[in-house]
Amino acid sequence: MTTSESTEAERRPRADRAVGEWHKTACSLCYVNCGLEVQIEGHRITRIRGDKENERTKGYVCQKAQRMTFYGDHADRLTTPLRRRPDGTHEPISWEEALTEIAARLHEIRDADSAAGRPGSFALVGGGGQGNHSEGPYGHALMKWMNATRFFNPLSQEKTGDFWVNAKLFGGDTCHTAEDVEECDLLVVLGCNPWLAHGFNRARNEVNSIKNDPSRAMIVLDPRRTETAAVADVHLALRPGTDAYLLGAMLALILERGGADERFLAEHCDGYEDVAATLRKIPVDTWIAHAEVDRADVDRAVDLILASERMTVRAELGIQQGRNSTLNSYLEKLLYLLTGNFGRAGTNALHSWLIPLWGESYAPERMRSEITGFEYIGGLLPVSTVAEELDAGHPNHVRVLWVDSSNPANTVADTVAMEQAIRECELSVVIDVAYTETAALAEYVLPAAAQNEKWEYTYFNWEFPVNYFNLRKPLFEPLPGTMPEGDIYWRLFEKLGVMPDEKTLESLRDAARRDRPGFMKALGPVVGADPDRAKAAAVIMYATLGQTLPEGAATACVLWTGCRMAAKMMPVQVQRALHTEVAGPELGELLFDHLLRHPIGTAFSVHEYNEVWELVRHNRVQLAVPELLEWLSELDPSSHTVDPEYPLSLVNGQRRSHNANQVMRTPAWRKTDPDGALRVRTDDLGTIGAADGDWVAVVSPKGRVVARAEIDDSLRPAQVALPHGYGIYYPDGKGGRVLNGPRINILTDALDRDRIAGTPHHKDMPVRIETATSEEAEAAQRDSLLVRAIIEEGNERKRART
Ligand SMILES: Nc1nc2c(c(=O)[nH]1)N[C@H]1C(S)=C(S)[C@@H](COP(=O)(O)OP(=O)(O)OC[C@H]3O[C@@H](n4cnc5c(=O)[nH]c(N)nc54)[C@H](O)[C@@H]3O)O[C@H]1N2
Ligand SMILES: Nc1nc2c(c(=O)[nH]1)N[C@H]1C(S)=C(S)[C@@H](COP(=O)(O)OP(=O)(O)OC[C@H]3O[C@@H](n4cnc5c(=O)[nH]c(N)nc54)[C@H](O)[C@@H]3O)O[C@H]1N2
Ligand code: SF4
Ligand SMILES: [Mo]
Repeated sequence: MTTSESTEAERRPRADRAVGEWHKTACSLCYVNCGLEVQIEGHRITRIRGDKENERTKGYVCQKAQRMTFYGDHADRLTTPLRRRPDGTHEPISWEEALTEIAARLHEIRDADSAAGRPGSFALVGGGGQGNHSEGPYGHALMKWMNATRFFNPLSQEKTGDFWVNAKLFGGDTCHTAEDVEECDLLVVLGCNPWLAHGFNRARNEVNSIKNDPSRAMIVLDPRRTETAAVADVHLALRPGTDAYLLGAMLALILERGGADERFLAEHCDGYEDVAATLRKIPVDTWIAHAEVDRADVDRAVDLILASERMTVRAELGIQQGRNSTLNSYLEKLLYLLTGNFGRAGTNALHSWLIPLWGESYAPERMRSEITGFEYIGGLLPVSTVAEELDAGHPNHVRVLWVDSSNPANTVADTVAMEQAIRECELSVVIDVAYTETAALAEYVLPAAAQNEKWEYTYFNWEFPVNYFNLRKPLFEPLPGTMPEGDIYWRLFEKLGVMPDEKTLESLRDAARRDRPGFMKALGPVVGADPDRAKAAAVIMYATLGQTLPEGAATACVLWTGCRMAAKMMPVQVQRALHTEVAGPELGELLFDHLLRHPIGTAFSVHEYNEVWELVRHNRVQLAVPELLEWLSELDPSSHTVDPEYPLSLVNGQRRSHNANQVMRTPAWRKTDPDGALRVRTDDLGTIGAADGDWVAVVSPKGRVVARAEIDDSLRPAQVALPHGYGIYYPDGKGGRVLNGPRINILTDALDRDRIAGTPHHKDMPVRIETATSEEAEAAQRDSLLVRAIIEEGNERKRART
């Protein structure tokens, strides 16, 4: 490992190094949550390495985690509640004032909702980014107390189309699929770049191992010759937005060449004939031509698929945030289902859950938003519709915007509309660790303890046949002035008058100290007596059972219910994971104790492959989805035209070496790409007479952003790319703020989105480029110099310590 932190430690005398104790934790910069070991000094992480003892990630660590210390240690950390002044700036206030005022306002609005007989006019945005999921149930408790259902999070601009398809095929929004890359002989990569974005365990090692093993192969569908595509056996560099055509054609060819797994289909699936009938009508050559790839390459890809015994398909944003998003997800799944690559080693499968990351809203008639008409999927409405839900033009519009661990002002489509909605709603509250672009606009801002200052976990437990959980212990004390979310919501519910009195709470704690089943019995009447308390059950558990857990692991109380449920729903698999024969409710208790004792990378379920069918909620896979077969039949290459005003396709939010959603605020953490450059081909840049390093403007029908041009000839002709994770206004050290990189969602049209899931088409946005005006270039250059100064200062601080 080559971080500058570790270089510093390497240079110290060995005796001193021996003093450093390694603490186990997990990375929170992407949803793989790799096991890490870190050394700390004061409130800083000084050394980081992959945890070799971690059964799941086996010591793997990527370039991003190496500078993870900057996550909690930067100039934008919040350490006091803030209230917006009339002029829009913020003033510090006490927790007491903040929570009292917020509680009063919530009561007022809730009463007004009831008096008007309208649905709760409260919206929750968030519920955990890449790392902090433990606070989810408490935010939900508040939403329920506000009699509201409108919940939005990042998943509802990427994965809800996938969930919708899963529900149709397998029987539930939480029937989520896993891929077994490690064991596959063929990896099919659809619209993702594991080399940079990861997304599965030890991604770079796996990509290298496939490259170096002649018995394994890889097919990549990506317009760009990505780092992953460059080592693939077949790279289909399709025209952006044509995945449905190309996948449809490939499926048709697979059937034509006898590649359907008739035995698997007969044994496990219904509806194959309907699917086959639609696929057989596909004009294969026309659709391949529309995707602008060679028929010979497609044939080679199909050869590989037919020859494979263990194919796994890995898909992400290129298809999910691309045109025909939900249809793409369907075709992706048909690729492995029709060929019988499901539920075996090296193929795709469903996985278990300890607690599902999203809800279940699959029903014959899904609930819909009365404002936009979109369905709830996984308990979520499309986050691209938040501003529409807030629009005061509708009588039942949202009045309270509650944001917890998300930065929608930067990450939701149409920044201008989103910012206006935050500014103008009746009440806006942000809970975050940092003064984000969303916080900067909110009426109240509440400072949370960072993920490494509290017990934490994620529900990114997406593996089969062995599934793991990571409960993370704090590395540090909370920064003074901050609190873990559980404490914030506990105090808020006190102010709301919902919490039982201290005597009752203490008697519940006593019960919990004696035994947890007894606690459950005692809790029943306390929450059963009052519907408001029932809504706040998670917070009451935090304040009671939580306070009795070892080492301050209060927030783990939520897992207790998950463990009991897991033991009930999949006893055999939990027994296998724990190597025990204990059964019944005691198994749940055992699992909970086991997680508390073995926090990082603990297996909680072990399936046999054929038990995958216990996770499929329909008895058999229901292959025919009429809405999607109809959509497929309606596809028409001639309708896919290019607007001459906006001739380029923008990847609006590319994953690169040094971006990590909105988790890292200080530019100091970036080792590469300080400005968040616009990547563009030499010939495309040449059309505007600009050169590498120039400031250029990217223009969409919605807006205009300025970025530094950087030549990248791995892009497809007429394709350009801006990075995800920038657009952050960071303190410049002189009392002002500097804009680090493009605010890409200024360009996004929130209405250009998937018809079912509402996912914006971020990966194929029509734009043009122009030379920047001299004022634009000057402002950008000023910011760029300030950003570089911050990076240099960070590097100097490190050098000074060595
Ligand atoms: N370094 C880094 N890693 C991350 C993150 C990060 O911020 N930084 N974020 C994490 C998160 S939240 C997520 S969701 C994942 C996302 O991970 P990925 O989906 O892998 O990342 P992206 O770069 O957004 O997009 C993937 C690819 O889609 C391609 N693409 C563009 N248009 C099309 C198209 O029309 N069809 C096809 N087939 N492909 C197309 C792009 O060229 C790009 O290579 O990454 C995670 N990992
Ligand atoms: N144009 C475009 N837009 C995109 C994408 C794209 O590719 N293109 N990608 C989309 C995708 S896939 C995703 S996942 C989203 C991500 O969008 P967001 O969810 O908005 O981004 P995150 O980085 O996950 O946000 C995490 C927030 O949580 C805060 N935080 C960190 N730790 C804690 C904590 O312990 N407690 C609290 N309360 N807060 C904490 C961080 O400071 C940050 O503000 O962006 C989406 N938006
Ligand atoms: S792959 Fe993801 S979780 Fe693993 S070290 Fe890199 S950023 Fe962290
Ligand atoms: Mo994401």
